Amino acid sequence: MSTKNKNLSSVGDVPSAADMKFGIVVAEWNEQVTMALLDGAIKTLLLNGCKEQNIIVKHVPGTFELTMGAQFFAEYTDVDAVIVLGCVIQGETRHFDFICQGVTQGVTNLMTSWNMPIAFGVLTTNDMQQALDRAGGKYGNKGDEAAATAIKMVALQNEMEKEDNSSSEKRKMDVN
Ligand code: DLZ
Repeated sequence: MSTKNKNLSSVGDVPSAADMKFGIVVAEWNEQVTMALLDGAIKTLLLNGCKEQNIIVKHVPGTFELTMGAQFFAEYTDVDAVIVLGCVIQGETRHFDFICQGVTQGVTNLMTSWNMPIAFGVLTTNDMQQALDRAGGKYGNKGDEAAATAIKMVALQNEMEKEDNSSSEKRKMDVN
């Protein structure tokens, strides 16, 4: 899987975010990159109709803390979805692997246990140039992609909640 054949800012058709509320958690590590991701995410939310007052931004020290930041949003706010933004750059030690594994697993567990979409706007690159290329550079902006994903997932959840047939006789019979 590579972003080289895909511009991260080409997000296709995105539903209206006019009635949606989002939390964004941004890592302070590699700030030059993560602030560019934040600019992209906010721009995409606004472009698709989200109201400025319905975007709440919080900062955490590093990508490893993104899961906890998202958990705070789930626990203490009424947002429809969270967008986590971070940038992990490969160093000489195995720290990279542990941070990437921790945040990926953490966010996946969190969204399924809270039934709340969390968009994964985390760059995991070999060097700073690869990160800049994906934070508003030649491959677009991962923040745009994450914001569009968050909107699409909230729209899907709203749609499926409206159609909710989970308590129908058929489902009960299938499950049992
Ligand atoms: C410690 C660390 C290192 C080495 N590299 C990064 C990085 O490339 N990107 C990032 O977001 N955070 C890094 N961190 C910090 C960890 O995410 C975390 O904040 C600390 O280990 C403290 O829990």
